[in-house]
Amino acid sequence: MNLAQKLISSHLVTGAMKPGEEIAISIDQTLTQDATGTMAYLEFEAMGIPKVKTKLSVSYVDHNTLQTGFENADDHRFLQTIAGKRGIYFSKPGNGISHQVHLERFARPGQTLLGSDSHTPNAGALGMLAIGAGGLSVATAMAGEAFWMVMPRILNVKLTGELRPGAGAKDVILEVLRQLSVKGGVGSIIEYSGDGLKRLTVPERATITNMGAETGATTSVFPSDEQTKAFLKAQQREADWQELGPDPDAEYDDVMDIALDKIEPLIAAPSSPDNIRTVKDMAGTPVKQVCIGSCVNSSFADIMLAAMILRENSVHPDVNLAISPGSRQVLLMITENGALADLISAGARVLECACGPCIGMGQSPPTGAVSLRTFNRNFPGRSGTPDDKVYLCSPATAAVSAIKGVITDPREFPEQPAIGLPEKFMVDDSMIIPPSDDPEKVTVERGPNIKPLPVKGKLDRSLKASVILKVQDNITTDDIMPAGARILSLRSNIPAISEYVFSRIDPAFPVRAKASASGVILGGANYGQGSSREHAALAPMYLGIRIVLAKSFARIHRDNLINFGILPLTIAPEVYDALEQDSEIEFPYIAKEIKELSEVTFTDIKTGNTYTAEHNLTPRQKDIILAGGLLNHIKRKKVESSPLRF
Ligand code: MIC
Ligand code: SF4
Repeated sequence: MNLAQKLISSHLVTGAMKPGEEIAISIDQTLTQDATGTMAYLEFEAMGIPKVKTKLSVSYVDHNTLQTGFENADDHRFLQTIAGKRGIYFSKPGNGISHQVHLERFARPGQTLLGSDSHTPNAGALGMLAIGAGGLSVATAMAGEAFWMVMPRILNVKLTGELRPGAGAKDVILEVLRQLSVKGGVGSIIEYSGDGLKRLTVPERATITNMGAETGATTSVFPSDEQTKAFLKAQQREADWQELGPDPDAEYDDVMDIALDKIEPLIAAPSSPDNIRTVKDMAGTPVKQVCIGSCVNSSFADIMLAAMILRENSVHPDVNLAISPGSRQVLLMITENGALADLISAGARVLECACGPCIGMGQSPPTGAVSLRTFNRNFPGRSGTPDDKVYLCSPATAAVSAIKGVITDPREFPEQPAIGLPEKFMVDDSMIIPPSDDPEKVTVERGPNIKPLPVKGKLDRSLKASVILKVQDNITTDDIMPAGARILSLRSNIPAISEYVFSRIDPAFPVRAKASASGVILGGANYGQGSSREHAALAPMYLGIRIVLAKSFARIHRDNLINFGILPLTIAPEVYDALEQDSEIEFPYIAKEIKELSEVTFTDIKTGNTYTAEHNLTPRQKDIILAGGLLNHIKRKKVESSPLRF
């Protein structure tokens, strides 16, 4: 077996490990972050389980730490108190980005992790099966239920040789993205192997597994080897180590070879993570902003590398440089060794240990200006500036360019600093609050921003609906449900946040959707790529969207649609072309066809043309759609004597 198969088979509850078949796996650990966590815990609460049934569950606060109004502060209180009551560890705001802190303190080789954030695969760097999912799927895992997914194909990426000076782990994953695009990993787990692994440290591996999410892959994983042991030892967690890797004769569904010594500094140009160029080609482009941080590049080594490049240099007068260390551990260590002073002297602005600019929480770039970021996503407008020009690159490229004021190849910098793993990380878990010993005494605090979860009824036998919006390929969940300071504070309030659905593409969408009794969204290929935010399904559901017709779907978003009772239907390109915004369509036998067939038929009322669309639902997903969503389905299961109290 390969490593992915070993991790799956040791957690397999239902199904056979054949690509394309539905399987269920048991979940050892869960993580949530504040922007998806409030809903996840409201959903968990609705299941009536007193205490989580996982080995470990952690609730992080990292996305919205601005507290520009009471809403955000209320969310933090809710998250801390419900964590205390339900057996969950709580990582306080300021302690760091969920993925960075989880890697440092909790991730364990051989275990499974389900997180309500699409970059959960970051922990795959430690030899664990770490998957991103919607909040409701994570809530269900906390209730002790298995996680369902389609058995992925296993893609083996063989890394050979050694990175040359100036090239880093970020350039490796940008090369993978160049080859796979933002769709190429859909339905796959990427498993890394090869002699190139020997010199790749765990934080470097995490950069690679983190941004594997941008290929659409279910997750990415590295073996647990001597590098893993060294990292865990330096984190004072050597006891968590076990050796894990593929069998010598392991087979894979697909193979890709990457020679590390051929990798040169790369950059993702606006506005997609797969729009890859060489830094050399883009060199000379004037830059107004540089941001170093986000869960993909904010480790101790990443920030140290930037500090060493900036030491005795100055940030260019035209550039604003913002640095967000990934965790308090990183911040403490660069404070102690003086690197923070180097950054400050060079002219860097030091931000909190949080997602910050990556999710549009401040630092929106000026109009028309190039912003160079070490982040993982540059979807249009995500920075908060409409028509932004965000480029994604390594910390080395970012730091050198901040000095020069133009995009600069890091190999032009005279010295190429090499930062290895420190022998010992500074460990201080005082901002991680363990669950209460006396949960009865904990009162869950709910401010006025925390509104109950909306639910919908079961699927009608037939359905008349109108196409509320027609959109292109690669629509992201940032397009559907934007983030940023104003909107993110409404993540616990579905009626209020639903007013912003598609607001960047078509601000009248919510009004039209509400006016029509049943709405359809018409999408292109890879609909719903990017984030795991279930708000991109929940808020449209609240507005009356019943169906999404698209050429194809991104995995997490499709699951979220099903979880909230919105039917994802796949259509052929000709059908996409034939339908328009405002088309009125009728599905005469929708419930029966879902139950009995793999396709549904519908008619365009104006033209009288009839079409088919594939639903490809598994038997379990059929039940969920017919029930009107996962919560209704769980409720029904309870009636049929499931142990869940709901
Ligand atoms: C993102 O990077 O897009 C986010 C914000 O972390 C999301 C989660 C969210 O929308 O809350 C993700 O990646 O899943
Ligand atoms: Fe936070 Fe950005 Fe990472 Fe998402 S991608 S978890 S917003 S740092």
